Amino acid sequence: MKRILITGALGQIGSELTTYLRKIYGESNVVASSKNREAGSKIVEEGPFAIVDVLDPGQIAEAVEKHEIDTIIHLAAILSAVGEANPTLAWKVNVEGLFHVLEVAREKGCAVFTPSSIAAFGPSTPKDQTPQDTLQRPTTMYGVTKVSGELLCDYYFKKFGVDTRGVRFPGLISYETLPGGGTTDYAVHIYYDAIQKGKFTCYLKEGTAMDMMYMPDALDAIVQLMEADPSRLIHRNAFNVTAMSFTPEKIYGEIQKHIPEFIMDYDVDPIRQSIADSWPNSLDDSAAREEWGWNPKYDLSSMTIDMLDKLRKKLG
Ligand code: NAD
Ligand code: AKB
Repeated sequence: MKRILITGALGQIGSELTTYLRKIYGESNVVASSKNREAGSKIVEEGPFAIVDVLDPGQIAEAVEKHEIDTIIHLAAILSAVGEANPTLAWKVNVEGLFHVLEVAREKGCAVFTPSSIAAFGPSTPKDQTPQDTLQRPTTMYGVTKVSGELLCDYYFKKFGVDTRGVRFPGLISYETLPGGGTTDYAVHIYYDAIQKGKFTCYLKEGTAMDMMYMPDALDAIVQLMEADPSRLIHRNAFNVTAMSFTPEKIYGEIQKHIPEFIMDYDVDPIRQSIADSWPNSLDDSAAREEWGWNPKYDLSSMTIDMLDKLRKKLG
């Protein structure tokens, strides 16, 4: 049985992944960690928890040793919009933090899973059906850190044999924990506002297409790739994965099918618009499908039905 440490476990992905992995691998085998202990958090209370600031390699090593960890799922990061506001912090957390994790993994013999992002592409990348292997010249600090991370993970596998694996996630949509300051966040907030206010103001303009995925598919992707037969993996790190691609008006239209009185208008944020404009419209994820059987379950229509149902129950 794997013994897993999750960094950044109280964020959008970690807060759901921790519970999901504890069901698969056993509660005591999945150690959640974060740089602070958030009182009242379900994750902190329901199983093992460690304080790990990824900028402190000693804290990572101590948690790995104490809990006899063999797999690190590294989620601690700064996302795109926050990263553009604070590029120094983004570089430190995303690149230095990952470097510390990889060094501990090399010393202690751990496998590492860490997500890259559609942000690893830039304006010179082919925009439609973006290939697995293509030009990567991102223009955001977040994107620069994601390409650096992909390369670092490849290096640690080739040079030191560390079992590194990862996917390029698109925007993730979920109802458990709000996203942490990215460009795709509007696609989560729109559901909350549709239910709570009946009105949503979108910070991206009409026609801005980006790839997206519902959280249950993202959790499956992580486990599937972690469990994949290594002999089948040609692209160990940074597999393109996607489930759908849509524009603000398309998701709005889908929600309106269930809430006809819902209204959306636009107030474009130039920073997040320029980030979104630099990212692909849609990804080609055939390498993930061929090498480890990637096959998402949710499309825009089934995700919208489930999101509205779950959020109505959550928000009362
Ligand atoms: P998030 O912002 O919700 O969570 C990240 C967590 O890391 C936060 O809880 C934050 O407090 C923590 N953190 C920040 N600095 C830290 C430090 N020094 N030490 C320890 N923890 C620290 O992010 P997320 O959405 O859960 O993303 C997880 C990973 O997936 C990131 O690498 C992100 O780039 C990637 N990703 C996410 C998405 C998405 O849409 N959510 C899409 C593509 C890729
Ligand atoms: C962001 O918008 O920053 C993230 C991502 C796609 O990496 N959701």
